[in-house]
Formats: sequence, structure tokens, C-alpha cells
Amino acid sequence: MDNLLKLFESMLRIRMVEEMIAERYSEQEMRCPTHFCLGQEAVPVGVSSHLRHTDYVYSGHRSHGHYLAKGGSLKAMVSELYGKETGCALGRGGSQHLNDLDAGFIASAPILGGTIPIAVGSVYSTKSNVTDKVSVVYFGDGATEEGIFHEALNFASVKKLPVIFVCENNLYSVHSSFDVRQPKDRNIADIGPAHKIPSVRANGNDVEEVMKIAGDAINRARDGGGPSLLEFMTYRWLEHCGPNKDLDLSYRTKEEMDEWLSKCPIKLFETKLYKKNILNKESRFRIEQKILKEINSAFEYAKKSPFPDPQTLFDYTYVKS
Ligand SMILES: Cc1ncc(C[n+]2csc(CCOP(=O)(O)OP(=O)(O)O)c2C)c(N)n1
Ligand SMILES: [Mg+2]
Repeated sequence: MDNLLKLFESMLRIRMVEEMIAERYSEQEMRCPTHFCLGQEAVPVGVSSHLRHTDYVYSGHRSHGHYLAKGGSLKAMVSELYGKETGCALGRGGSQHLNDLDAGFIASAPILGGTIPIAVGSVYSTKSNVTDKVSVVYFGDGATEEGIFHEALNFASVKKLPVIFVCENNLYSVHSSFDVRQPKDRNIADIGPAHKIPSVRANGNDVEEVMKIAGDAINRARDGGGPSLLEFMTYRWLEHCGPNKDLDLSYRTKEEMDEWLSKCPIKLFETKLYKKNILNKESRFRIEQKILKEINSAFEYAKKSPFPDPQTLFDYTYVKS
């Protein structure tokens, strides 16, 4: 399959999975807090297009796209949301704690900034024997207000570690806009040079732009050139946590939302692919049907799977039963 088509399929897959989760969330069988990434699909897909199975990926609370784009199992993710034993975290973590060593998706956690130092430390520990493994950590604009973000940048720079810091700047931390939280007119990418880290701010809704910028950073890291900080501008379509729209809360305007909806990363790319004759209505339909089949089978599998045995409640914890 054409590489550009693969990118398209990967974005559409994330979109359709999230739409299905949103649709079925009200059935109240998925009981974990769930942060959707609808509208933000281009960043993980563009970044992951350069990643190898053996590379590490870390994430935060909004992690479905990061997990799927890295090659995580859809069945294991959906099962995790249902709290089932077949989930990627054995049904103990839910949406905010996806992890899957087989996919190189080492950890995600909702404590803001929590996985940033772990992404740095994990390649620091392997650097002597694995030279071309890179570690990617995704976080939001809000997480850059945590002290650990700055410490991790400094350490990665001093040790020239192959870490790609990927900030998905969607302009909000819960309901607070960027301009009430950080100095006026400063970009997050401006922080990198203070640590001597190459940094770029780019359009996070343009998968080809993301791919190009991430590729440069990842290749540099593999060649021993050290870390990069990438700030991708994007926008979250749904409420901070949960499957609903939230314009009624008035922390953002309909005009702003409409503007970003018109910059839909999938529509944007799809239009380009139509123009290049790489995609047509028929092939798009086939891709959609294929994804739908996969999603239905993942939900069926998750719903049929057992819950973890209550006897194992304290397994993997520090508490002895
Ligand atoms: C240390 C810490 N402080 C506060 C929170 C509560 N909290 C959860 S998500 C969030 C907003 C995060 O915003 P951002 O990093 O921009 O990510 P986004 O939700 O926009 O993807 C906050 C403040 C937390 N989880 N951890
Ligand atoms: Mg944000």
C-alpha cells in the first residue's frame, strides 16, 4: 500500500475508534475516565511513521492515538477501557494507563509531566549498548508548566540523549486557555533553545508536515545528535474528559471551534490524496469498511472477555494480600 495511504488509514482508524468509544461510552460499561483525541490524529501518526518497533513511546492521559499509531493492539486497548483481563494493562489501568511492552508503548499516566523523566531515564540507561533506539514522549501544553519538564530537557541536553519531546499544543489545559497560563507571545518551542535543544513549532493538523519535522528530529537523535523539542499546534474537539461537546461551558467560542473543525487533519489530507489520485471514493469506502470490521470485532472481543479475578486484586501492587 502507498505510504501516504497508510498514513490516511492510520488517522482514520484512530478517528473511527474514538467515535465508537464516544458512542458507546453512555452504555456505562466503560467506567474509566476517558480523554479523547478527536481532532488531534495527525501528530501521533506523523511521528510514528518513523518509529521502529523497538523504539520507546510514552504518553499522558490523552493517549489512545499515541498507542494505536505505535502499533498497539486495538483489542487490548478496547478491553482495557472495559476493565477486562485481556486489556493491555490487564484491566487495571483504564484509558489513562495504557501500556504495552510488546508494542514499545512503555507507559502512559495522567500525572502531568509524569512520564517525561521516565522517557529520558529509559534511554539514558540503555544508551551504552543500544545506540539507535529513540524515546518519544507526548505531552500537552499544560504539562510544560511542570518543573520536571524543564529538568528533563536540561538533563537530556547535557547527556545528548535520543529523546523526542513532542508537545501537542491544543491551546487549553482543561478550561484554561494558554494565554492565562504562560507569558504572552511565547511559544513552547522557544523553551528548547534555552537548553540548547533544537526546537520547532509546526502545524499539528498537517500529517505530512508532522512527518517531515519528526523525521528530521528522529534521524538526528539516531545519529547521536541528541534531543529535540517539537511543538505541534492542534485542537481538541470534545470536552477535556469524556465523550461530549462542551461549547456550553463558554471557555472557548463557537468561532474558534468552527475554525479548527475546518482544519480537520483527516479532511485536509484526504483532499490532498484525492487531488493526487492516490485515493478515490471507492478506495476510501473499502478502507472505512475494513476499519469498521476491525473495530466491531475489538468491541465484541472486549465485551466477551472476563473481568480480572478478584483474588488477583493486589497483584502488581506494593500491598500484600
Ligand atoms: C500534576 C498534575 N496536576 C494537575 C492535574 C490535573 N489535570 C489533568 S489533565 C490537565 C490538563 C492538561 O492539559 P494539557 O497538558 O495541555 O493536555 P490536554 O488535556 O490539553 O491534552 C490537568 C490540569 C494532573 N493530572 N496532574
Ligand atoms: Mg492542552
